Amino acid sequence: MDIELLTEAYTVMKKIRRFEETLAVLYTENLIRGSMHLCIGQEAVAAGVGLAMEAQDKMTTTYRGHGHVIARKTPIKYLMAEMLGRETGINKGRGGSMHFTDVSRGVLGANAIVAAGLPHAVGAAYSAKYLKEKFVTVTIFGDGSTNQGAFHEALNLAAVYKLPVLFVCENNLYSEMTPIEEIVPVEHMAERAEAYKIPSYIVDAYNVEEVYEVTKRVIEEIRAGKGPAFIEMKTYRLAGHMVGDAEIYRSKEEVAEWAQRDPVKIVAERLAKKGINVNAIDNLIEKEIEEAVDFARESPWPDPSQLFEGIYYGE
Ligand SMILES: Cc1ncc(C[n+]2csc(CCOP(=O)(O)OP(=O)(O)O)c2C)c(N)n1
Ligand SMILES: [Mg+2]
Repeated sequence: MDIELLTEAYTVMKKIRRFEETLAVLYTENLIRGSMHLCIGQEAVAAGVGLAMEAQDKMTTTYRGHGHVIARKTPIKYLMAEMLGRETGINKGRGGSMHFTDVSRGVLGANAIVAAGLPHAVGAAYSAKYLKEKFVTVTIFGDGSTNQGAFHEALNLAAVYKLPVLFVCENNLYSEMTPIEEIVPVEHMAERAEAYKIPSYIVDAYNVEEVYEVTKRVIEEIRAGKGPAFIEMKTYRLAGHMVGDAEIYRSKEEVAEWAQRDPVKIVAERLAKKGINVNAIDNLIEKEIEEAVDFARESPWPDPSQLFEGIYYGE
């Protein structure tokens, strides 16, 4: 990454960090309802993958997907309004934290159901192949998702049909509150892709440059027609699984050790050493967040008469 791109990666990571730290505060004020899963600590995946994708590419993500959507450049004021359940939200306040969807920017949907985004991505990739379009679909999911049937069905179909889809596994060492090593028989989730003859890569995802470089190369290969690929991002969430998580399943020392490698902090220091005015970037982000909060707070609630708008059913 040249310095310009690294600065961009930092800006994305920091925006995600501050967006979510702000959510945590708003949550305590009862302005956000329901469960909320933060990606604090995992921002380098969002930033690196987001920068490696092209405008026409598509994505599916999970309930831990705020960062992925921010990296796709959805203006945060619409995401903030969505968090607060307002009509001006990206999904008119109907989706909330776990369902950010922005089709205009290729975000086909976040999903509360573990591994549900993988088959959706495979469907999108099938359409690209069928219609001879050049977009690549990226699906991001957690380590725990690799135990779901939908994961295996999606990988199998993608491999057999040679579909232009990139599987990105965020291995943050835990499936909810369970250490992943207790519930899978493999050391690396990438081994599971090998079983389907899908080329797989393991990345230190606390290094945003490595995330970007590997993802960029792999997406180019997929776009050139090589079929699906799988990247395991070794990462760690510094926040709890969800708001209110007592975190009794891991030690404070373990969290502190990962926090020392916090990519947001480390990249900021590197940029500052190279003469980049990091404070100026941070101030702009603060301003954008403040404006987003004001926009969301001042936005109207959805009209109850439109409760069923956008809901479809079959006869
Ligand atoms: C099909 C299904 N089963 C169970 C759950 C409850 N659940 C929510 S998050 C989660 C853990 C998923 O872990 P992982 O895929 O590693 O993602 P992470 O939360 O670590 O990002 C579970 C079991 C769910 N949402 N969907
Ligand atoms: Mg996990």
